[in-house]
Amino acid sequence: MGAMKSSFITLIGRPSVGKSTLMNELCGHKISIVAPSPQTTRNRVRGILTEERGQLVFIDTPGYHLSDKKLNRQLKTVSVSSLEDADLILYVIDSSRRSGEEEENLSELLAKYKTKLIIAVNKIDLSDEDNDKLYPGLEERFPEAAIIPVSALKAKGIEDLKTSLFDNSPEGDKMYPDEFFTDQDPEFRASEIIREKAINRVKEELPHAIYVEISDMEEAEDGKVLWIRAFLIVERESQKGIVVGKGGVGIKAIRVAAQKELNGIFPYRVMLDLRVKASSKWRRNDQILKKLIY
Ligand SMILES: Nc1nc2c(ncn2[C@@H]2O[C@H](COP(=O)(O)OP(=O)(O)OP(=O)(O)O)[C@@H](O)[C@H]2O)c(=O)[nH]1
Ligand SMILES: [Mg+2]
Repeated sequence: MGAMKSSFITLIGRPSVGKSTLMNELCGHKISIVAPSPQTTRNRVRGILTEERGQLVFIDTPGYHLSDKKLNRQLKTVSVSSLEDADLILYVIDSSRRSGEEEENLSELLAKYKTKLIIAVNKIDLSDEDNDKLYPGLEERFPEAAIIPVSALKAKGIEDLKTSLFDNSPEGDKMYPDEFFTDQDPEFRASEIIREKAINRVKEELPHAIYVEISDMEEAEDGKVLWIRAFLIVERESQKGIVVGKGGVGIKAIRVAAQKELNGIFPYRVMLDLRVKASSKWRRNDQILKKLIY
């Protein structure tokens, strides 16, 4: 056995390429939330993989998206500012979608970090087209980088990717105890799981218009029960109905799905009290954005 490896690895890529799915698969736990709509991840989310070879600390980031909207600009800042300090950068590409301006722009940015880049070409389960055609010049542009085809969804190529990540990591001691697989606080985790269930339910109508506010988390019945009271916040009064659904079926489905997942995470029986509220134009409100995106 060689010396222990230890590194911080930032995942970066366009929206919806599968960064969060890949981080979860690498860590063997559901850590970061996933949805088919872009802008799912809004913060840096840490996932930790510990094994005999050492410890990899992943930082999942929001999708790299070129847009002038305030929320998008802030999300991009979160992603780009996670590059400098990383030991390695895991650049995730979607093999089922053609390259374009956004990818070009990101590739140019990443050229600066080419010595610490590893490229995962994801969703190989979907594409029958030759990746050379979709991403011409990838190898020429990044001759020093390992390029590894994977499917995060079908767990293909993950071991090869792990090996490459460990091989390229510096030697060092573990930064977290062995049993840690994330460092998110309970409130953030709860709010993310609720948001995931909500956006997956209303992904066509309001994929980006929702945020979650936890108003209270409280133990009851001698520590057996955890009450979580939360608000799903939309941008307009008229959007509340979309979330609530006919006779409340929508909000109930979100509550039941979130409660089930939260029960598997917290060492309590979780009781979730979920309500819907409107807060106009929150995506343009600096104070709210500051609280949500950091
Ligand atoms: N077929 C296929 N789908 C995948 C794969 N990896 C991820 N997906 C799907 O792609 C969608 C987006 O996945 P996410 O993991 O949320 O993508 P992301 O890059 O984190 O997205 P943002 O956080 O919004 O930037 C989801 O519907 C995933 O199920 C894969 O290997 N194959
Ligand atoms: Mg994500």
